[in-house]
Amino acid sequence: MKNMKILLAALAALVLIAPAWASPQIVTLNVPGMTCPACPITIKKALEKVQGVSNVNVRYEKKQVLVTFDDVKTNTDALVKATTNAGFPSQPEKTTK
Ligand SMILES: [Cu+2]
Repeated sequence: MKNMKILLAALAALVLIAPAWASPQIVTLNVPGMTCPACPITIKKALEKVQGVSNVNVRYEKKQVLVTFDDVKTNTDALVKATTNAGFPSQPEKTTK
Protein backbone atom coordinates (compact mmCIF):
# COMPACT_ATOMS: atom_id res chain seq x y z
CA MET A 1 0.00 0.00 0.00
CA LYS A 2 3.02 2.27 -0.14
CA ASN A 3 2.17 3.42 -3.64
CA MET A 4 -1.25 4.52 -2.48
CA LYS A 5 0.29 6.76 0.14
CA ILE A 6 2.61 8.33 -2.40
CA LEU A 7 -0.30 8.89 -4.74
CA LEU A 8 -2.33 10.56 -2.01
CA ALA A 9 0.59 12.74 -1.03
CA ALA A 10 1.08 13.76 -4.66
CA LEU A 11 -2.61 14.61 -4.99
CA ALA A 12 -2.55 16.65 -1.79
CA ALA A 13 0.50 18.55 -3.03
CA LEU A 14 -1.20 19.21 -6.34
CA VAL A 15 -4.28 20.64 -4.64
CA LEU A 16 -2.11 22.91 -2.50
CA ILE A 17 -0.03 24.12 -5.43
CA ALA A 18 -2.83 24.51 -7.98
CA PRO A 19 -4.10 27.95 -6.88
CA ALA A 20 -0.63 29.36 -7.47
CA TRP A 21 -0.76 28.40 -11.16
CA ALA A 22 -3.88 30.31 -11.97
CA SER A 23 -3.42 34.04 -12.10
CA PRO A 24 -6.67 35.95 -12.35
CA GLN A 25 -6.64 38.82 -14.79
CA ILE A 26 -9.12 41.63 -15.15
CA VAL A 27 -9.73 43.13 -18.55
CA THR A 28 -11.95 46.04 -19.46
CA LEU A 29 -13.84 45.58 -22.71
CA ASN A 30 -15.39 48.54 -24.44
CA VAL A 31 -18.75 47.54 -25.90
CA PRO A 32 -20.07 50.44 -28.00
CA GLY A 33 -23.12 48.42 -29.06
CA MET A 34 -24.49 48.25 -25.53
CA THR A 35 -27.33 50.70 -26.03
CA CYS A 36 -30.27 49.46 -24.00
CA PRO A 37 -30.65 47.97 -20.51
CA ALA A 38 -31.23 44.47 -21.91
CA CYS A 39 -27.84 44.33 -23.61
CA PRO A 40 -25.80 43.73 -20.44
CA ILE A 41 -27.76 40.54 -19.78
CA THR A 42 -26.84 39.07 -23.17
CA ILE A 43 -23.22 40.14 -22.83
CA LYS A 44 -22.90 38.83 -19.29
CA LYS A 45 -24.36 35.46 -20.30
CA ALA A 46 -22.04 35.17 -23.29
CA LEU A 47 -18.96 35.94 -21.20
CA GLU A 48 -19.93 33.67 -18.33
CA LYS A 49 -20.08 30.77 -20.78
CA VAL A 50 -16.38 31.18 -21.53
CA GLN A 51 -14.39 28.70 -19.52
CA GLY A 52 -12.10 30.43 -17.04
CA VAL A 53 -14.27 33.51 -16.57
CA SER A 54 -14.99 33.99 -12.87
CA ASN A 55 -16.67 37.38 -12.79
CA VAL A 56 -18.43 39.71 -15.20
CA ASN A 57 -19.16 43.26 -14.14
CA VAL A 58 -21.14 45.27 -16.67
CA ARG A 59 -20.93 49.05 -16.52
CA TYR A 60 -23.82 49.93 -18.75
CA GLU A 61 -23.50 53.70 -18.36
CA LYS A 62 -19.85 53.50 -19.46
CA LYS A 63 -20.47 50.87 -22.14
CA GLN A 64 -17.80 48.77 -20.53
CA VAL A 65 -17.53 45.27 -19.18
CA LEU A 66 -15.00 44.24 -16.58
CA VAL A 67 -14.15 40.58 -16.91
CA THR A 68 -12.19 38.58 -14.38
CA PHE A 69 -10.68 35.48 -15.92
CA ASP A 70 -8.04 32.83 -15.43
CA ASP A 71 -5.33 33.47 -17.99
CA VAL A 72 -4.43 29.78 -18.04
CA LYS A 73 -7.90 28.85 -19.30
CA THR A 74 -8.77 31.75 -21.55
CA ASN A 75 -7.55 35.05 -22.94
CA THR A 76 -8.73 38.48 -24.02
CA ASP A 77 -9.18 37.36 -27.63
CA ALA A 78 -11.61 34.63 -26.57
CA LEU A 79 -13.59 37.15 -24.51
CA VAL A 80 -13.81 39.57 -27.42
CA LYS A 81 -14.92 36.69 -29.62
CA ALA A 82 -17.62 35.71 -27.11
CA THR A 83 -19.20 39.18 -27.03
CA THR A 84 -18.85 39.53 -30.79
CA ASN A 85 -20.59 36.20 -31.36
CA ALA A 86 -23.39 37.39 -29.10
CA GLY A 87 -23.83 40.43 -31.35
CA PHE A 88 -21.69 42.88 -29.43
CA PRO A 89 -18.28 43.54 -30.91
CA SER A 90 -15.87 44.75 -28.23
CA GLN A 91 -12.37 46.05 -27.88
CA PRO A 92 -10.11 45.54 -24.89
CA GLU A 93 -9.22 48.83 -23.32
CA LYS A 94 -5.58 49.75 -23.41
CA THR A 95 -4.54 49.71 -19.82
CA THR A 96 -1.59 51.49 -18.36
CA LYS A 97 0.06 49.44 -15.68
CU1 LIG B 1 -30.05 46.16 -25.79
